Amino acid sequence: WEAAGTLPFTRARIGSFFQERPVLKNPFLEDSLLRGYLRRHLPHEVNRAVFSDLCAFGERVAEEVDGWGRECEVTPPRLLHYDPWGCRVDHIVTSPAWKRMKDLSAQEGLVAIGYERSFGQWSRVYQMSKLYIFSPSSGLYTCPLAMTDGAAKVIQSIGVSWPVEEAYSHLTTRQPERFWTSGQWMTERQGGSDVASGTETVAIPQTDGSYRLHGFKWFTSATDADMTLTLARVQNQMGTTTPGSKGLSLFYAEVSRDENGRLRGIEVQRLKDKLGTRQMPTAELLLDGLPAYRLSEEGRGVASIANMLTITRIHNSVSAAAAMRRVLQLARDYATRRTAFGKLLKDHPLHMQTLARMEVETRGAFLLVMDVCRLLGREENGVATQLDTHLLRLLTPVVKLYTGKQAVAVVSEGLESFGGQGYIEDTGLPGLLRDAQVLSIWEGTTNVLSLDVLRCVARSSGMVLHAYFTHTQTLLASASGVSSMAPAVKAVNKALSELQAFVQEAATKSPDYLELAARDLAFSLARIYIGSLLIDHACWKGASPCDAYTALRWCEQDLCPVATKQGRGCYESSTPQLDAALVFDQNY
Ligand code: UCC
Ligand code: FAD
Repeated sequence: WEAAGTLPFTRARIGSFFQERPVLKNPFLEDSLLRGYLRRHLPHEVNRAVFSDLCAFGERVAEEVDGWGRECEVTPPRLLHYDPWGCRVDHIVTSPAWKRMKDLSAQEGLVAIGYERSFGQWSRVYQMSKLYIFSPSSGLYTCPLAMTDGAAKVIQSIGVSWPVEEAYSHLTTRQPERFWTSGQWMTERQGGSDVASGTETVAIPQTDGSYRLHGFKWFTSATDADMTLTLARVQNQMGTTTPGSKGLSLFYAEVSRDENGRLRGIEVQRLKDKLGTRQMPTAELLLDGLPAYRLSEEGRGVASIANMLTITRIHNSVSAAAAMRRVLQLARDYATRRTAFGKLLKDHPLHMQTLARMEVETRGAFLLVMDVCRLLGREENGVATQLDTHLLRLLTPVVKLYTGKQAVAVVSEGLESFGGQGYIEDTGLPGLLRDAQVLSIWEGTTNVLSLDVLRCVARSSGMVLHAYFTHTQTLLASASGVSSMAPAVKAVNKALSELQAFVQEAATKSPDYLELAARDLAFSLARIYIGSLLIDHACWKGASPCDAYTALRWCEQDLCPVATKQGRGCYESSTPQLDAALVFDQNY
């Protein structure tokens, strides 16, 4: 070899082997559950139109948009405080790809579809299906879109009139040159979960009826937005404000510049240095006289921004399910290319078992997310029953908290399925995990949303739970006489009885007991409901054997952890002390 000059490993010759990369194919055509769901639920004509649009969009995502998403990741935003001549400009410089995402979002109607309502009650399912295909390739542009959608929803619910009718038309347009995005500035330094005590921003009334805001917003994402909704406390003539939630009002502000190019009433302190979501700017903002208009009645800020929270939490869930689907799609492709121990990964049963378990999680998440989108569409189109409305309120925090956690677990497992390559930055794979990690933090952490579940149960005097039990039974009824589904139906029925027993017993206990059980309760609600959805889907006449297999596998897990843990005494009055002693263990 040496004489012939053909040594395989010398100088530029590194051998002939190169690892094959996973190939992203059209994410719509690759997703049989999404197509099956749409075929099952959408009226025929609607499905035809939606199918054709999603197919074309899926092609565009795979061929073009995914590359822009990668460009956003490798060209993160930066903050330019001063121009070359010393003037303060606070300019957030974003990549050309980020700007292309904005134009694309308008053209494709990624917010507009939800407001045009061309397909009536199915418009939200259509819009969210499109976002689901887009999300993992969007370079996190789904974040400003979520807040934009949420802002449009708030404006619509308050009434599209002065001073926001112009803003509403910008938020919901398909014309790129007119399209605006919105921010959602809620979190301040003292707390993001506890908004009521955390908000220090004051609103000073002006003689023309407008306000000037003074405060410090600690996390503001997609800060290159054109406008924002935010919370502040109105200062009265004595110069004082009302503390707590009752002092908070909702404000609308445009992000604009004066004749010298300076932001009006805003200083961008710095951009956050984040684990993930690096494609998108997240800034700390000093509000120093930001001109604003009050949208809510005084003291109704939290209740008024709740519509935004509902929308952004649903978007979050769509992104969570999409992240799981994307990592699986790539892992599946990779398993047909990579060889280990003499055969392709797809021919190793243990590897296939691993991917199949991820698939079960992903399918469950998808059906829950789509069901909540279905409920939202029904509510917005005036066809929701009271049961639908109760379910939507209960399931919104449930779907957000559950899919946020599932996404981290599934995407993490997904990375391992690429072996070492899953850990290599420029494959683009690690970014999927980094971006998934935030899904359980922003828009309400897992615990805070679990407590929201408790609050909505209490405030509805149990009506939301009644709706939940009624609807799961309706879903299970579709399996009557389907013998192959019997083990799954039995498991869900057992879990439902356990849940009912828990609820009855908890009603006799102190609030502390329920608070300790909140997270397990939310997980139980999610797992049982998903079980029912999977069973119902598997019993549809167009279902495949895979749908039945998924339902059976899902229902093998502990569907009602709150009952299991209750049985082990996990919520007793002695538990908090034991937990704290364990966490702060000082015994050694
Ligand atoms: O994180 C953020 C943006 C991230 C970027 C966007 C990503 C989007 C997804 C992208 C995917 C890639 S913005 C910051 C988000 N922050 C939060 O989510 C805050 C978390 N904390 C909570 O949710 C708390 O539960 C609070 C702040 C809502 C608790 O405040 P209060 O004042 O203690 O709330 P109350 O007293 O429980 O409720 C006050 C009123 C009540 O109405 P009334 O007075 O009529 O009875 C409640 O019923 O607000 C109503 N309300 C709700 N209504 C409260 N929460 C809700 C709700 N979830 N739905 C409906
Ligand atoms: P804390 O409230 O301090 O929570 C800390 C821990 O305590 C959490 O585990 C939480 O679950 C737990 N906890 C809190 N209260 C309770 C309780 N009562 N019982 C049990 N456990 C509890 N905010 C905006 O307003 N706009 C934005 O655009 C925005 N963008 C963001 C972007 C990124 C990348 C990130 C990471 C955050 C962003 N946020 C934004 C902030 C985000 O919404 C908050 O960080 C989040 O709501 C949590 O608030 P916190 O950070 O104050 O955490």
